[in-house]
Amino acid sequence: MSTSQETQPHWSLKQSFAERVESSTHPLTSYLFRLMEVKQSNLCLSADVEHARDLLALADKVGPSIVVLKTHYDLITGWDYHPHTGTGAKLAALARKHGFLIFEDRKFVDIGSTVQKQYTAGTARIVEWAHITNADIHAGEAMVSAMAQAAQKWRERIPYEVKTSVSVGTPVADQFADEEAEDRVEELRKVVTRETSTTTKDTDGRKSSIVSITTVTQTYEPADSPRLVKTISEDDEMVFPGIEEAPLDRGLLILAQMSSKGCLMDGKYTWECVKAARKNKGFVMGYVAQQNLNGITKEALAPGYEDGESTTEEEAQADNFIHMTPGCKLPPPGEEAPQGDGLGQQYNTPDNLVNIKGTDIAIVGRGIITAADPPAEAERYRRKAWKAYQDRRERLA
Ligand code: BMP
Repeated sequence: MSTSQETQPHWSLKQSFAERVESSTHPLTSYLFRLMEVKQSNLCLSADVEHARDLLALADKVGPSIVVLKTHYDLITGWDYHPHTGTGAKLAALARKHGFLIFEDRKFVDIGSTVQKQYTAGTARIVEWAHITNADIHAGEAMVSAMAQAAQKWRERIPYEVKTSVSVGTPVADQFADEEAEDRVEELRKVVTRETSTTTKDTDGRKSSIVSITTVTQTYEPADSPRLVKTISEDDEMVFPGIEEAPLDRGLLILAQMSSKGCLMDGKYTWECVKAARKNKGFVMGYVAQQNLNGITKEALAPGYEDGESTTEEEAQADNFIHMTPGCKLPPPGEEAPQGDGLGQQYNTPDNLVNIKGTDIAIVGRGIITAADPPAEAERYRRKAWKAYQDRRERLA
């Protein structure tokens, strides 16, 4: 696919990540660019391991080399959904300790109302632990604004933490701020009631029917640090020293192109992704794509496509989206190109993706995970991807 950038590279391809901080339109993108400079890393680990304990161990070991950790929570056995002590909360603690962002590769695609709930509610409550998620926008641009709305609504609630206290008395329903809080309190009430029942049985030795006299009250108190979950254990309080903690803003990557063979996402679809990104800059950080799309035109992506509306040259010039690219692997020793996985995955080297195709962050999964020494291999990928970024700047200077 030819791009307008082949003749005239977009300014964002020439600038350093540090220089791109200023013109970022999303606080999390600015933060990520700064983090990349601090850690000299443009590497994302795709942590597709079997069990939650493997995920946490891997994140802890590879954390120093990466700036983003990508998850598929739904392929992990033993994922603990507890909002404060579960896998998401533990990952968030590791992200603070090592300085990386969490990207849940959920590829949302549905009507706006459904994606809002899938993103913020249900068992996984993705918005609570994942700084970044992504969307396949085949359902239309409206789902992007719906997700932005849901993230904003969630964000507005954060300055106040829910403190739960338990005392003796009779519970009164209107003490609860909302339905969701009530559900959580109901859960807690059951636990406390069970404990009361056990105690009563133990002391009088009879089978008894217990009338609960437990009251659970909730108050909202201002949170004094930018995080959701305060404490899991002492070890979880460690914070990466090179930069402040990540902002609480949430960001979206639009899935504009895929690495898989025979992918049906054509130029028209990718062009619609570019338009959706330009329309939703407050929430969209960038793309999951196989090439750089900043400044790209309709003619370059979908010549002759009559979409009825277009973006302006000015809007295209202002693009400063971040590009993350999966399908990345180094060739085995003695070979020039990496082989596919036999299941449709196609691989490119970090140099081809970051230097030649102009993407920013290389996403690597099995290339690291299946290595004999994953932390050492992650370091090798970090060095290669960073060199590819430096080579790009030198080439286009
Ligand atoms: P691996 O490096 O092991 O092939 O893993 C690639 C990861 O990136 C997988 O989690 C996959 O779901 C994801 N991915 C991809 O491979 N290609 C895409 O176009 C988009 C993806 O999210």
